[in-house]
Order: sequence, then C-alpha cells, then structure tokens
Amino acid sequence: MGVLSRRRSLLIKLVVIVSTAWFTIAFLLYSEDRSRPALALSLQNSLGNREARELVDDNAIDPINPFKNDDSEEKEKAYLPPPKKEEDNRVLLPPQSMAGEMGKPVVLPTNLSAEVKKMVDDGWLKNAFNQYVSDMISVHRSLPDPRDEWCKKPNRYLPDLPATSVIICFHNEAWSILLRTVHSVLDRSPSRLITEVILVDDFSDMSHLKQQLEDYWKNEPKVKIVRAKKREGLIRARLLGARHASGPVLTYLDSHCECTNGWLEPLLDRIAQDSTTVVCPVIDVIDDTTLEYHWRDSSGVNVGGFDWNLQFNWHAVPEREKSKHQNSAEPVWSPTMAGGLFSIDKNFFEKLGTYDSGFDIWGGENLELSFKTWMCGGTLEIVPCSHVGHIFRKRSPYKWRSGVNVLRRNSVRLAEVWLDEYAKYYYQRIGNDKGDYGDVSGRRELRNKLKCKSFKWYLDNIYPELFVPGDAVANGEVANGDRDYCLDSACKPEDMHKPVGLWPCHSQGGNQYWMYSKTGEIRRDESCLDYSGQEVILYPCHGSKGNQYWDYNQETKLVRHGSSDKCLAINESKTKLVMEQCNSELTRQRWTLENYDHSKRIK
Ligand code: UD2
Ligand code: MN
Repeated sequence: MGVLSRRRSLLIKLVVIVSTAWFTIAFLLYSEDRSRPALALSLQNSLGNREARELVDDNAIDPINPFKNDDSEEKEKAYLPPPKKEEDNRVLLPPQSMAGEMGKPVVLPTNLSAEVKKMVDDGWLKNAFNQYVSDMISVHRSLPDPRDEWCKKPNRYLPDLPATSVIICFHNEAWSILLRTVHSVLDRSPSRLITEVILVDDFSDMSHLKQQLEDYWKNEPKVKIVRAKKREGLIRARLLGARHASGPVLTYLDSHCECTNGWLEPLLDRIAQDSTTVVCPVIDVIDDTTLEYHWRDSSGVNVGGFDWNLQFNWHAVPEREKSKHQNSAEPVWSPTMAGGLFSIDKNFFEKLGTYDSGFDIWGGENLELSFKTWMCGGTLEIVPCSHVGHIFRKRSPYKWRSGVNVLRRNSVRLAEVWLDEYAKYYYQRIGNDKGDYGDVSGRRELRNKLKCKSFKWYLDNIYPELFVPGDAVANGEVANGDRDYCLDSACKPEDMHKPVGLWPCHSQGGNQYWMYSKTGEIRRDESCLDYSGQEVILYPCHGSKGNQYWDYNQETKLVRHGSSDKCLAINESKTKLVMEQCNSELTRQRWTLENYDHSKRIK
C-alpha cells in the first residue's frame, strides 16, 4: 500500500515536471506559430517519439467540450494564450489541441475565470464572432467531407482545368480566422490549380495584419499581400485584387471561410466548359459561437434571392429548378442571385466591368453582379459538389462611413442602372428619398454597349417567384381612421410569429410599406398578416388561404378577415391591433390602403 502510493506520487510529480517542461517548450516554439503538426513533430524530436505521442494523447481535448472533466487550474491555464508582448496580437494555442477537429463545435465552459472571460468578450467585441474559440483551433483543422457520393467519382472533371487566383479581401480580420481561410485554400486545392492567393488588406489597423502577416507568409510564394492606401471598402478592394491577379480565373472568398475537400475542381470545371458561367459554391455555415462546421447534403441547398428593399436573402431551390436538373449528370442550380463567394473567368469579369460600379464599403455588389451576369449573356450557377464554409455574423464589426447612408447609395446606383421601370418599387420602400448617388452615366453606357436584356426579362425568366408590387391591388401604407396610425413592422426572420405593430404614419415606406395582393394578402416580401384567433401576427406567406385572407371594402373601409369573419381594428388606447365584430360605424375599424386600384382585384 505504502509503496504503491509513493509510486503514484512519484508518477504524478513526473507528469507535472514533464508537462511543465513541455508547455514551456511548446510556447517557445509556438511563437513561430506555423502549424500544429510541425510543432508536434519538433516535440517528438526533443522528447522522443513515445513520450510526445503519449503526452499529446493524454492531453487531448474533447472536441465537443474542451474543458470537460477539467477542474485543475493548471490545465485551464494551458488554454490561455502566453503573455502578450507589446504590439503583438497573436493569440497562441496549446499545440496539442484537438479542439474543433472534423469541424466539431468547441464549447467553452461556463465557469471561466474572470481573465479568460474578458478575453472571450473582447474577441466578440472586435470581430462579432467567437475569436477566442477560433484561436483554440488549429489553422489546419480537419473538416468533414460534405459532398454527396456522386461528387467523389474519379475523372468527373476535365483533365486540364484552368488555374485560379484566389482573392481574399479583409478589413481588420482576426489572425487565426484569416490564416485558417488561407490554409484551407492551400491545403485542399491541387497546387497546380492555384496561381496565387491574393490577400487584399483594406487598410486594416490591427497590428497582427502588418509585418507579422508578411513574416508569416514569407516562405509561401503563392501568397501575395496587396495593401490599399486608404479604406476602399470591399468592392474596390476586390477590384484592386483583380488588378494584381495573373490567373485566368478569379475566385473570391471572404476572410473567414474554410474550403472543404474538392471544393475547387467542380467550380473550375464549369468555367472551363463555358467561360460565361459564374459559379458559386454551396455556402455552409460555420457557427459564430462554437465554430462548428454545419452542412447538409445537396437536397437542402439554399439559393440566393432578393427583395424590393434590394436586400440579399436566401430561399429554397424552387421546384422548377429541381425538376429541371433531376436527370442531369452535373446537377447545378441556377440561382437568381450569387452569394459573395464565387469564381469567374477573368476576361468575362473585365468585360462585365465587375466591381467598377462606384459602390462604397459594403453591399449591393452581389445583386449587381447577378443582374449583370444574367442580363448580359452569362449564366449563374451553384455547384452542389463544391462546399465552402463561412462565418455568418449577426452584426458588422467594423466602422462604416459616417454621415453617408452607404447601403442606400449603393442600392440607388444599382436601381438606376439595372432596374428599369421597376426601380420605383425600391424607391417606394425608401420613401422616395434617393439622396446623392453620384453619376451613373458610365454604367448605363456599359449596359448599352453590352446589349443587355431588360429587367423585365430577368424577372420573367430568372426570378418568376418574386412578388412584383405592380401586381398588387394596393401598395404603401395601411392607415387607420384619419391616418393617425399605420401598420408598422419589420419583416426580418426574427419578426415572424410576432404581433404586427402600430405607429404614427410617417410616409417614408420602410416598415409601413405593405402590399395588398390580388389574392387578398396584406404582405411585404414573403411576410403576410396572419390571424388564427389570438393576435394579428406576421407569418411567412402560404398562398392566401384562411388565416391570411383579408377582404378590403373600399366603401365601408373595413378589412374583413377570411377564416374568422372579424374585422381589423385598433384598440381604444391605440397601442395594438385587435380583431372585432365588424361594424363600419367605428372609426377604429376603418382603414385606407394607399394606391388602392379596385380594377386589379380578382373577382
Ligand atoms: C456577404 C458576402 C460577401 C459580400 C458581402 C457584401 C457571403 C458568404 N458573403 O458578406 O462576400 O458579398 O455580403 O455584399 O456571401 N471587407 C473589406 N472592407 C470593408 C468591409 C468588408 O475588405 O470595408 C471584407 C471583410 O473583411 C470580408 C468581406 O469584405 O472578408 C465581406 O464582408 P463581411 O464578411 O463583413 O460581410 P458578409 O459576410 O455579410
Ligand atoms: Mn463574411
């Protein structure tokens, strides 16, 4: 008994000494911060293979919960980055970390020390995603293979595919996430297909993106760093990248992506077959909190679309598309709208004048590229065999331009050039206040020169699902009584299933812009007023049946509800919507629908 316990304590001491020595070496070595495998290798050399391996295994972290069964302070410290030098933002990881491998989530424990908690919070504040967790994960982490089986068959693609310049623009991106993006490109693409990776620094001020970034890549000839001389915004930064590119194909990625196995070949193959095809990978979701890699098989793929606010949105592949491609050897979806990650033939890019649109900072350029591609003789495709993960953030972490409504300016420029007579639907949504949008004559000339088709052609042929306000019986505000109060709600996904609001009428469109459809819906984009006995809420439109059917009578001004036969009203204190027994004597039940045109109604 005595001998045994003494042996055990000896063993414990040994473990403590070895691991202390090991962490010291690890941190020293890690200031090079190249990669986890390289480090494991050097450790194996210095400690002898067996010990190193055992150590790595003993300390392996549960990828689901890295701190599980881990109450010793000693161990928790191991996950702290080493002390920072002045001007050094590197956050270094315990090299033995298995955190996040195979795209597994990394869940931080709830009992973090105050010091760690502050680091986690800072990471969120700076980046709008969990930078601390990203820093724990290898920049070479493994990922699941999200491809359908048929994608992996040999000889699927042309033998001599064109190579591509991969362009990654960033403004104040986190260190580990940027490196992981680049490594995922280099690690998972055939080298011959990568001409170069161009990192376009859009005037970042974080110190790790300066000399430290140059040093990190100095032995990797394929990685080039291009610096903007002032803050250009994503769109001009992408153009700057293109000007430095020498490959025949350009591939654009965000600076917080991860490419999966075989992501590149199917994209290049489509372009090799037709240089006017602009191709997008399936964009998988990397969780902003745990960095888990989420993916689905190709049947669950979403495609891009937009609404009359000229905002990009995602929707399911329409049925017409599904049936069209069911029997094809290479089923690709034709989206109405490209996501921000795509490949394009460089000559075609130049011919289209891509990104030369005078857009500022962020936004609008996906719509422009998509309209232009479709209307000017190209094709847009989502290639289901190509998967790239992206961290979707809930807010924008960086500074925008102050004093200018950048998004509106970009969108007005877009509408002026590409939307023809449909531009008015966007303007109605912004209260017809176009602001100063600069000169668009050059862009109109380009459109003429390229002999592009009309926006009506685009809507009829590429996006027939889009609800066109001109088909509505009424559009604008839905005002109660003497136009004191208007229906007022945002229609974001998070607003669904919530009561529809009321607000003094303001004539600026926005959340007070509604459409009354031929089939009796009161809707904005894909959101409909819906009543099922409780409150009047917003609900995704499902085709004007029962709960979403409203019958407006222009004479009585009543809005009578389909399945309940009650009428829409506001309560006495004018704070909320209520449903009441119909009575046209009551002002609170009387409504005015802006631009109501009875002749458009279906009898
Ligand atoms: C979506 C698109 C993105 C782009 C954007 C704007 C996807 C997955 N992403 O991005 O590709 O089309 O919408 O429409 O579809 N950046 C700069 N300078 C700036 C601002 C941003 O270089 O002034 C970089 C930023 O570091 C990032 C990229 O631009 O790499 C896109 O910005 P984001 O990630 O903040 O926007 P996100 O994901 O909504
Ligand atoms: Mn992004």
